[in-house]
Amino acid sequence: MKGQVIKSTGSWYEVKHASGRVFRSRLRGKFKMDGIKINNPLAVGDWVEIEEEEKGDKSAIITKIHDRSNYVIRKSTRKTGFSHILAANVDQALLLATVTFPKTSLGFIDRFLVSAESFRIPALVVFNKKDLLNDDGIAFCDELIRMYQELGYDGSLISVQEDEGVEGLKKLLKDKTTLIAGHSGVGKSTLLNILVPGQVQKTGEVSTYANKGTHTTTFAEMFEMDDSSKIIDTPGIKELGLVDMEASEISHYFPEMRAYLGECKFNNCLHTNEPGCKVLEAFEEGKIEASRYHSYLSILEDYDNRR
Ligand SMILES: Nc1nc2c(ncn2[C@@H]2O[C@H](COP(=O)(O)OP(=O)(O)OP(=O)(O)O)[C@@H](O)[C@H]2O)c(=O)[nH]1
Ligand SMILES: [Mg+2]
Ligand SMILES: [Zn+2]
Repeated sequence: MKGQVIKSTGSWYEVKHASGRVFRSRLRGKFKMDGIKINNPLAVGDWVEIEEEEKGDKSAIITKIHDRSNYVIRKSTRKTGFSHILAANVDQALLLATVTFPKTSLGFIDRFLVSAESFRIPALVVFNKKDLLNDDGIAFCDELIRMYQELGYDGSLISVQEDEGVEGLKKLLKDKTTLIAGHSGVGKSTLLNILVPGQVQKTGEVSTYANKGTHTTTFAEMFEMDDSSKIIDTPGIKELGLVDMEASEISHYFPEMRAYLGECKFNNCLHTNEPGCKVLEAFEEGKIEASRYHSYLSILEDYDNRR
């Protein structure tokens, strides 16, 4: 029987069969992935084959993992050098951000977008908590949304609390599997409670102290907005990972830099201070936004430090 993993707790997986039945399942045998060290062979979103253990007790053995169209990983917090698959077979990744309570930095947003690019998954940036913003704050968000839209990332400014913009967001999620990520406290669970019929997600108060939310979500889980629209909630994760790459490839994940790649004087140009660099030239001419270029430099620097 074929089913999809809708929840993973590490050793147990909830697998949903087309009939709607959910099986508590475990893996038989060892499963490995080529090329990367992985903590978990199976993740939410994976399609698997299962065998019922005993008729009627809703437990099953997973005998096969079907090929993935894509997957999202992050670095393991437990074992260095290892990665953790966050989700598989996703159509798009949505970053829920807030400019206040808590503040999502542009660097964080850009890292998320670079990760999504590296996994070849379309990304959206949605700003929540509009109700907390004054006119300047709203104008600031609108400016960011415009900037990201020009780069190919759709987005909007919403208030889940005031039910503003949520209908429009639903249209972006329709008929897709969307991974939702964002800092703790931005309102992911609050949003899910509105999008998913019958859901009651625990939501946490954002403590005003340091504007840091407390973690109330622990495992990635898939929810159904309707039969064909699925949402994957991720634990209060900090960052997505990146696929393995060379430093010179980072610029490939900045859509606004792509046009200039291959035009620089040196073909191993990292676009930092090399003579004849077309990316730097474009930045100086204002064709590349300063915040984006600085995010690029910061990602490059981290990358260098890790080597
Ligand atoms: N003012 C305002 N508060 C909101 C809005 N949406 C959510 N909140 C509040 O923000 C706090 C955090 O929301 P959660 O939904 O728990 O945040 P989360 O992203 O799920 O956080 P983690 O589970 O820790 O990752 C809660 O107190 C919500 O009531 C909004 O649009 N406006
Ligand atoms: Mg939550
Ligand atoms: Zn260059």
